[in-house]
Amino acid sequence: MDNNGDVEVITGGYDHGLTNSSGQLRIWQWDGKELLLKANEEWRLVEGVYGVTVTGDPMGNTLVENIKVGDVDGDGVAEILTGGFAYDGQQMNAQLRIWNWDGTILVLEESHEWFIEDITEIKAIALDDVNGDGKMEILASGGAAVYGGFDVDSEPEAAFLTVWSWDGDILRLKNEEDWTIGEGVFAWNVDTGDVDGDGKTEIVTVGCMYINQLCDPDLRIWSLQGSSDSSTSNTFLVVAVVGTATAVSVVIVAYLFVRRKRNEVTSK
Ligand SMILES: [Ca+2]
Ligand SMILES: [Ca+2]
Ligand SMILES: [Ca+2]
Ligand SMILES: [Ca+2]
Repeated sequence: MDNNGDVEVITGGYDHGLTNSSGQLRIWQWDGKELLLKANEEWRLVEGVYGVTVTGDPMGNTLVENIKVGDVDGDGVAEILTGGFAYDGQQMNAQLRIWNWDGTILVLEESHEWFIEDITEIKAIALDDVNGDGKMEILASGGAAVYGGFDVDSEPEAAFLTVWSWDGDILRLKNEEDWTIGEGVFAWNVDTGDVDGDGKTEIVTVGCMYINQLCDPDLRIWSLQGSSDSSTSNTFLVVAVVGTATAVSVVIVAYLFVRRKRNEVTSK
């Protein structure tokens, strides 16, 4: 992180119990004998409250679910990206944060929260140039759900995949896709790679879809086509109100839905 020749260890998660959790980001160094804590940040949006899961159990106040490190603004210095959720007193917001570390001080460059439903959370982050413009994008996957979401006739959980750019000043939502299937779906992980060997980078999401409260895999492969046009980007200020279908040039190039042999079990 600080280009001093020693590799840092970076951890994210939460501190305190779930009814009072704070997001936590820590930077460590290992000197061969012990782990030295170099930096520690803990945060909440609102103190003294916590959000609940679809079943009403404590979910937490603020929590980091994934971390990635990369130079997302191209200035030659790596940023730390954290993704997770933060409760604002009413909704559980997805939270995406961009940090810098100069070897001494952790600096929060950007914190962006948004919600789609009562509960919106980032499960995973990936960093790559997914639109071929030579700049790295920030990808965040996760899902959204309503309180009491396991009740019959309630709105099913929906997965999301978002693609962002960061130029050091403005976080822009470049693309967003939301989907649901079965009785609900969450995108637990996202990563990138040229999986079909055509020289262009694909995005792969994988997660759970539910039928009869069982988790079946939901694997999707995405590609971005012709999205390097900056006129299609949206500033982060309008993220919460921009619909999912606008300005989205994400297409599913392959969609694989694998079902376990659950039917054989449940139909007996
Ligand atoms: Ca270092
Ligand atoms: Ca940078
Ligand atoms: Ca790019
Ligand atoms: Ca490819």
